[in-house]
Amino acid sequence: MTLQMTLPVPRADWTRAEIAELFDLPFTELLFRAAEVHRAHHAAGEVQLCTLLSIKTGGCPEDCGYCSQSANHETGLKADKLMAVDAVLASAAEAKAAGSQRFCMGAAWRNPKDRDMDAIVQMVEGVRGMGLETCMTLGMLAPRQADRLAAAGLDYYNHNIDTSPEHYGNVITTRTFADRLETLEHVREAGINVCCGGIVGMGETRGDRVGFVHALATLPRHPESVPVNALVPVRGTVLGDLLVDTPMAKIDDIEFVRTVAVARIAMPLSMVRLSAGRESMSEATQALCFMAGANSIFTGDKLLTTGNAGGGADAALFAKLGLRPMAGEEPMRVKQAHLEATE
Ligand code: SAM
Ligand code: DTB
Ligand code: SF4
Repeated sequence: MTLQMTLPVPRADWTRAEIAELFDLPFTELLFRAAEVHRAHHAAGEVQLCTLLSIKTGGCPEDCGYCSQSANHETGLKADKLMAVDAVLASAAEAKAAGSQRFCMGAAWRNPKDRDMDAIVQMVEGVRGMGLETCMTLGMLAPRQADRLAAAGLDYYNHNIDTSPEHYGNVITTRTFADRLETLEHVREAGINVCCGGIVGMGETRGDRVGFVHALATLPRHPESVPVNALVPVRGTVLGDLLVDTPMAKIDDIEFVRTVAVARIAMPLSMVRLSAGRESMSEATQALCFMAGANSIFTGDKLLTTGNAGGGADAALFAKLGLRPMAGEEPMRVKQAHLEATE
């Protein structure tokens, strides 16, 4: 019997009621079920390490209410031009030496301009040539741009839906939820793996968190990577100011873990990434997230523009929890099962 024949096809027909029922489970029951799903499909003691680099920082025309890089926000961030290819490759070499498996490059663009694509392609080829997996997040993509990235060998494209379709317009007004889905389609059609998730703690309701996971789990194919970020409050952004000045409450730790657990159950084969927000998260909460099925993190002392826990803190946490960095690429069975799901 081949591996492919034994694999379950991930469900894409979840109802909102089913996702809501998962969220409503007693916490320990939810955690137990998520851990069972995790163990059935992944090496539960292994966590993938990814490193982020902002290759083009600040001055973004979009108005995402959480983002330090929006030109609509006075955050004190200095806007920069696109980095030189050599400097990006030097940074990728450092990430590899520090044990990272994937190098994720982010640009504060609404969409890449065609004149930027040559440099972008050189970055993908150079980082891949070092034996690192590549991921890019550059905003909206036209089909021909997605095809160019695919031809360059880009492994993943990150493009988040961020929140529920209903809450989206409260967070971002310069593009729509439908725009996001359109780019995700172009990425899929080009044959690039999809990295798509969002942010918890943006003043959304439990119903919005249900809608967020439901939207991801009912995509025609589940994203291969699902980043779950906790809002990092940045002074000068709409949402950062609301959080710091307290009309908006910080996401409750247990509710955050619930979101990770429901994502794990609804998308069993995907890598679920415990993403932004770890710097202010206790070790115990992070441990619960790993128990709930998170199996990927951003390591290093910086995300794109904000701080991160740092390699030393992560090594100490892994030692304490008995976790290991994932060796090499994520299991082939993940990709095979995704392929099978579309047959
Ligand atoms: N401009 C591109 C885009 O929006 O698709 C790529 C860069 S953008 C910074 C990538 C993702 O980072 C966003 O979609 C959002 O989910 C996450 N993010 C940005 N700022 C954040 C913050 N303050 N806290 C948590 N997540 C954040
Ligand atoms: C994602 O979902 N989280 C990462 C990555 N995709 C590109 C970005 C987090 C950014 C956090 C805020 C900052 O550092 O600017
Ligand atoms: Fe621009 Fe991306 Fe930040 Fe939105 S999240 S303002 S698109 S960099």
